[in-house]
Amino acid sequence: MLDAVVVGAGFAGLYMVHLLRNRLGLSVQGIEAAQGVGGTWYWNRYPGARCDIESQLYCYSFSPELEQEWNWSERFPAQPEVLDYLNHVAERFDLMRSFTFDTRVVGADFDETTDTWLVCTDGGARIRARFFIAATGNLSAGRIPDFPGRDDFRGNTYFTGDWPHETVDFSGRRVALIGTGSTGVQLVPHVAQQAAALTVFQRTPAYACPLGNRPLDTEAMARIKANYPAIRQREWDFPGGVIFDDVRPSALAETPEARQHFYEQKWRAGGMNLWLGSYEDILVDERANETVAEFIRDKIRTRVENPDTAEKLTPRGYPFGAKRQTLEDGYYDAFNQDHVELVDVRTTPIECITPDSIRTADRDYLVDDIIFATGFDAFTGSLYRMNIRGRGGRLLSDHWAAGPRPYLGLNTSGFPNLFFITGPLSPSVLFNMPRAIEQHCNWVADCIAHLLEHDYRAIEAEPEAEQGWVEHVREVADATLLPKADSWYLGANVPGKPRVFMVYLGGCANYKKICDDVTAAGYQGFALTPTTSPDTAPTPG
Ligand code: NA7
Repeated sequence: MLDAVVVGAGFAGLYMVHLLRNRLGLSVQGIEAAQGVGGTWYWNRYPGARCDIESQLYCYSFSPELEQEWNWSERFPAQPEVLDYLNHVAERFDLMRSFTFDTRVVGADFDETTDTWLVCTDGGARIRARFFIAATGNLSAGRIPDFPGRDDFRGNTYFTGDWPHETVDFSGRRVALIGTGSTGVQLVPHVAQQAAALTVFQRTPAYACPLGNRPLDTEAMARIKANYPAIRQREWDFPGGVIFDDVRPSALAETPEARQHFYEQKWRAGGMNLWLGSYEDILVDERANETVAEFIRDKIRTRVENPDTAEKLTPRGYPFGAKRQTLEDGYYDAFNQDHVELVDVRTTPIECITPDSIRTADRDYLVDDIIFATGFDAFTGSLYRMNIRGRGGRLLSDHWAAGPRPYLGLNTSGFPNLFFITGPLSPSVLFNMPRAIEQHCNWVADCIAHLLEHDYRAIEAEPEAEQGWVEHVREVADATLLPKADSWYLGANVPGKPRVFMVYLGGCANYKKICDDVTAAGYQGFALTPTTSPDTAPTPG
């Protein structure tokens, strides 16, 4: 029997295996569906795929040596560079040998007689382990909507979250692209450059802001390296762990002129500056939000030459930032080219896909290729497809039928010794992911070390603590504008999914403190089962 099974070889799985095997000396088996490490960065290799958090933030902080030896080449790293980085990390910490690749977990059952997990893979392996850790990522279960006739299409189809490894050449082809979230917005200029015709099918226009990418030269990288300790400290001063200069409290407290000037400055600064680094009240006050929303709408009108297209691209009816901020580099300019067309599927919905076209309410668009940039079954999709069963054989998806409910996002009642890394109801995607991952993995490793040291065989969230956390997450979210858009944060992009805000918005430092306080109070809200008396009921932590 193993100490732990870790599923996933992205940022989370790699670091989790490193901690458990290299630091705690435990026996660990990593399982990964892809043929290599990388997680999100393995699968999302579409042209233009790029991280939109600054490279010096979007990396591990646990090893000062790693920080010093790795050089980032751009402010925002492109997918191949992030993947290289993760391969480097895997080799540097000798992690590859702990993983089985090209293998999916198809079942995980908690055995109440032994307090162990039996993990089954599509390769037929059955692995028994004390701890089962889902480092499966928040955006790894891809979702292509069930358009009628989709399978009848005779041309090529692509899903951005499972992009081919070989180069795809769109030269001379008529391409359809469905979806204008972060992915579609990144992809459009690249496909437009090659394709003979590009038709973009948009459901909700994005509030896309300039990315502001630039190369990092040797001097810039040297400055970053010299400052890493200060950068790491400062990250915790910002709710999302991303550093900004000059964040102001209220858009409404300033004159329209001062506000316009400030927005302009933030627009030019690029990245998430307008979203998370301008005025604090734009994400809690609708009137404040409208000031920045209108600023962005103006920018779109200036960038896009055709007034009809500009109007279609202009977002309305939901607050700026309530959906994940999209960052662009040439997106709006692409629509100034004659061979790029925009179809608003809210006014002319896609009715079906025929063997050679996409049919909307008013016409057929003849195409050779279709790209689906239609997003993910976020947070829970990757967990549910593992068929996790806890006490009494209860499926995780049944326990969470009304929405996910893990205590602190880390563990859920009835599923002892199962940990989620950046699971639902934790800060996850609204906290710089590598830092969110490190914080969770550190907490889980400390917890496992504590259980082993003090002879506990199981840990499990108490139902009351779980319920309290569900309510707290909801209250915090409801005090903001974020639940006011149909976003994947809420599960709104998946028909039938319960509408629950799945991200904890209390800020990363607060959240870390809550987790640390729980630990300091002897794992308050968790029940711990002593090893010595197997028949003893769990004791409150
Ligand atoms: P997103 O942000 O979920 O975007 C998916 C896009 O696909 C979005 O524009 C959707 O419109 C659109 N979509 C989804 N279903 C349909 C249907 N049925 N018809 C038309 N259009 C549809 O996923 P991304 O991959 O772009 O980004 C995911 C995250 O990766 C991103 O936020 C970053 O964190 C990195 P909708 O907005 O739902 O109306």
